[in-house]
Amino acid sequence: DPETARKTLLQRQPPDVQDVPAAVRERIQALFGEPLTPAQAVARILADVRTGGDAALRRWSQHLDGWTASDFRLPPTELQRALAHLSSDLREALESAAERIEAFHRRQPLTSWITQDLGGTLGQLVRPLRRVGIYVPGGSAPLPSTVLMSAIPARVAGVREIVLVTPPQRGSDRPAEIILAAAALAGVSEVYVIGGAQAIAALAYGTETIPRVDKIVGPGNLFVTLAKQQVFGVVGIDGLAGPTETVVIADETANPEWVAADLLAQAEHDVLAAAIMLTPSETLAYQVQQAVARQVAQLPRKDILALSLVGRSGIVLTRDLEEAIALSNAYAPEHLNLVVADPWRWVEKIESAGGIFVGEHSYEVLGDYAAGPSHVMPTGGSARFASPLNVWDFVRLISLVALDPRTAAEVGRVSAQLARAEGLEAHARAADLRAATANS
Ligand code: HSO
Ligand code: ZN
Repeated sequence: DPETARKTLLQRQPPDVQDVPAAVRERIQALFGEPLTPAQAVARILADVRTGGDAALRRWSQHLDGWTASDFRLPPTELQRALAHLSSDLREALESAAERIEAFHRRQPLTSWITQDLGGTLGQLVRPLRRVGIYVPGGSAPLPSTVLMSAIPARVAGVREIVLVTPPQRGSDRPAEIILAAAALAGVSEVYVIGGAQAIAALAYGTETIPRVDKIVGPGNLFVTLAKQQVFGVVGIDGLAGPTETVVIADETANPEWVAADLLAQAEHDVLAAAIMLTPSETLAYQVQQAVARQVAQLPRKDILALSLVGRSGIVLTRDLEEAIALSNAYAPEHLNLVVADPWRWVEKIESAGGIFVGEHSYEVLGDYAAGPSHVMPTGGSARFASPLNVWDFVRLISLVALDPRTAAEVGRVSAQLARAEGLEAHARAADLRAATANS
């Protein structure tokens, strides 16, 4: 029933008020000896690293990741070494993905402009950020694609210092080799083997060995996301990544096996991942349901799929495609797949989505790896106001004001008048002084 579906779909909560799983609550209790909320636990870690620097960072890494490093920094030669040791097939795949990602981002216009039409010279200068931090999660599968999808837009934007932080792989003191190889290819300049909220603190405040960055980007777990939220203002952040989401809008022309495969690809990420199909076709709904059940039996990540497929995922039968589009616009999904006859007809009706995948040949997995756009896209309904990670995330504008004397005099009169209306006499006089000189 679309009404219930609508309500369920739109129930998503921001990270700081989400229901906290029991396991997380117990872990916090064990670590801190009191029942803190995740946000409170994160605040403590941040404050501790802020004042305690490397020593605090080491303590939390040991405590949370069981990681007892003498040095967090991975020697830069390790990156090239990892790349050199990669199998040639894998290396070629990474390189060809990297090429397409770079080519796409090179097309995003980043141009300063200047006009002489407003009385003198006015304009905007585009300047790349000096130093950015990229967080790459450890998790159940290391994702080298996320390294490419975050670092390449930064490099294309002109960022010189691209710092990657990632936790050690479970049972090891290093990240996965393929993460390092991807970092080498993407042009990462430094790697620190740290994770969690403590890594975000180190990037935001700096420590004795880790100089602070200007902006932190990239997805992470609940703790990383809350940490980014709390350090915002001290540094820039790209957004608050939640669990990944896909909406497939399909009609009776869709291939049910393919749609099922696409839903499962999304659902295998994480128990909280959302894989949703909206369709007016009862036949397709039934066929996809059957196909999902059949295909899931042959997949390795069954334990995750078993939970994600019943959690935030599902099939919604809509009255027609218009209703499906309206529902999707309200949900503002990270990914929207249009698997309908004449998909272009619907593209202009899409108001909110991280990315639109048009037609059955442009399925989301291509976008995850190598189509071109960054796969770091707005989740949790934030596509209402946010964009996929892109070169604009890695620059800022400087406004340029160089008025000619005649325009300055005119603007000066307006300014003095407004200043007096604001009760700011010193402002008004700064303008009056110039007017007096101009008249004498
Ligand atoms: N679908 C994920 C990205 C990803 N998939 C990385 C595979 N590797 C979130 O957009
Ligand atoms: Zn994916």
